[in-house]
Amino acid sequence: MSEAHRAGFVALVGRPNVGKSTLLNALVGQKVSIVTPKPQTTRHRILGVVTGEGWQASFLDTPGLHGNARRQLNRAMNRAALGSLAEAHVAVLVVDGDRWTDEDETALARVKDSGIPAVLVINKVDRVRPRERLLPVIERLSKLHDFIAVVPLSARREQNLAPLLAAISAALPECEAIYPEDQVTDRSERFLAAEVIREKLTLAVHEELPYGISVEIERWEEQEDGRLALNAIIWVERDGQKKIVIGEGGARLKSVGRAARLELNELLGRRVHLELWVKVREDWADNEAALRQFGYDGT
Ligand SMILES: Nc1nc2c(ncn2[C@@H]2O[C@H](COP(=O)(O)OP(=O)(O)OP(=O)(O)O)[C@@H](O)[C@H]2O)c(=O)[nH]1
Ligand SMILES: [Mg+2]
Repeated sequence: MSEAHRAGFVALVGRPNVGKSTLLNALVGQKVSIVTPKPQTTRHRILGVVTGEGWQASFLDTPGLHGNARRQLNRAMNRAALGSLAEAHVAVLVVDGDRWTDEDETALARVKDSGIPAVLVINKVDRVRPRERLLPVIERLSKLHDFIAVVPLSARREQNLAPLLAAISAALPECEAIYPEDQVTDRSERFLAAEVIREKLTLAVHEELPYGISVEIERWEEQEDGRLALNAIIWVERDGQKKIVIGEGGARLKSVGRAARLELNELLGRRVHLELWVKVREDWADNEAALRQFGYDGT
């Protein structure tokens, strides 16, 4: 008799910047969620489906759980993370093997509260030097909760992902596949395009601009010659930020546009013509109507 098929939802949770989105992309085998070196990159719940022999895991990437969430945007982000945990059959708590903080403590508490089986991923082990330092870390973190598995890995180098998938698939409920085998996400190409632009912009502005950027696709038009014409608005919160985004003589905006276009050509499989506009909407990250317009509804 063959074993029953298993399927369900798996929430990837943890504090900002531990590598949840990098891990999601590595597991899915393609980019579904953007990655930057800055904390609080992911702002939504993002689905990434992995289908194996006899099982299907629907991963939910989530915004990093963070304290001091005073702005409406930050509250919506934390809500999205907690909502995903409430929906999931299995939790994956992602931590950085190099650093444990109060926000890790909070994320751990939320995983415990959820009461669902949890796997601990100790990520970025490529950075733990010398290697012997890793064993005591694993030992210490393993005691924090009754985890069903503890998996040290490197999401960036795609190392040691198989034991993670084995532990998760065994913990999923007996269920038929939820998504067709060829579906990897539930987010639209339009959403992905906006996210890729936000990623390139975040990479380009470094520390100069805090988190107040949002990208909205205003025009999406398939051209007769097979090209895709996109207009995107980059929303910032102040006039001064507009100058930073545009850069000297428009140089920064131009290079962001170029980087985004090259990646979108690949991801969308057609040639993209991209126009970027920068507009100010004062304090949009505290404005309920703007948050709704930009799609930050806590999911
Ligand atoms: N050295 C190393 N860096 C990693 C690894 N995984 C992720 N990173 C880096 O860590 C940074 C944050 O990665 P993300 O995947 O955006 O982290 P996240 O947890 O999704 O962050 P938020 O969306 O802000 O919550 C990026 O610079 C990644 O390249 C890893 O295995 N090793
Ligand atoms: Mg992320």
